[in-house]
Amino acid sequence: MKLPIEPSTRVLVLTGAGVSAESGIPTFRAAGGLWETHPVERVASPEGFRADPALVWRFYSERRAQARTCASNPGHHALAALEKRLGDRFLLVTQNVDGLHRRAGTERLVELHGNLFMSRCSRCDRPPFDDDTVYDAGKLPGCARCDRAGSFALLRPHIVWFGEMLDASHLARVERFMESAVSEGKLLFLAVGTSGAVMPAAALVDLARRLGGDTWLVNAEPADNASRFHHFVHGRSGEVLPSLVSP
Ligand code: BV8
Repeated sequence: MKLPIEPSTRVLVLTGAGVSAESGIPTFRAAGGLWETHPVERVASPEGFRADPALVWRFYSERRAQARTCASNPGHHALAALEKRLGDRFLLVTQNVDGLHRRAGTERLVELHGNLFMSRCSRCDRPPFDDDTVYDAGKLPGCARCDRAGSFALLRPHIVWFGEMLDASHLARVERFMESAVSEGKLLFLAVGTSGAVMPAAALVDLARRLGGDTWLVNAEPADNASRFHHFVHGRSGEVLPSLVSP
């Protein structure tokens, strides 16, 4: 089976942990997934960070150490090849924070939930910066700029935690792409490897349908929001994507 991509088709792809799972990165909600051993409210929320920043830094340092050993997989490469073929008729919005799409060569990319390999100051307005440091357990990294100004402020992972707003410019870029797609041609919305459990990413399919787009879901199991898609392709992303998106 192939996606129906015509010369006027614009493709918006939404990826979730099921794409990275093919690279060996644990998903969130599967049995034995990340949230099973690390309750989300304790390690992926501002409250959790305030209550126990050392636990949160240990959680993200563990994920940095793990993600660094993983390579992109055929699913990532298939999407990077689709971008090469479509150019500005392609946009990939990911919920994943592991940086594997970028490593696979994807450039037209929106990292909706942040990036594991970036940190920022929890207080000053220093821009987020590349940081792949795996901090020792109990180590609490401080902001160098605040330190120079004579006060200690914790660094935090550049991740969107639960209860935090997403970067409005990211959502605006995705909506602009969808709206221009329908005004200039046809929109095809493809979601891959996501349970559809997290808002506002999970609502993108509804916007795509409201705009008249054709919506596809590729997932290893029926996801929470599978019924909201016109087409459901049951399978593993690394196996399905290469043929699904091929010319
Ligand atoms: C916000 C960073 C304003 C952390 C993440 C409306 C209704 C209800 C709730 C809300 C709402 N609006 C806001 C909320 C609250 C909340 C939310 O959605 N809660 C849900 C859980 C009820 N949303 C927020 O807080 C967002 N902020 O909206 O601000 C606001 C705030 C409060 C109240 C109102 C408004 C911020 C959300 C961002 C949270 N941060 N990540 C980190 O990564 O450490 S989300 C986290 O979940 C990850 O980013 C992850 O990507 C994301 C989604 O999970 P999935 O990627 O889908 O992964 P999952 O494991 O769930 O599923 C994997 C799927 O793959 C499965 O279906 C599986 O079958 C499949 N699969 C597995 N292997 C394969 C495969 N498929 C194919 N091939 C395979 N090999």
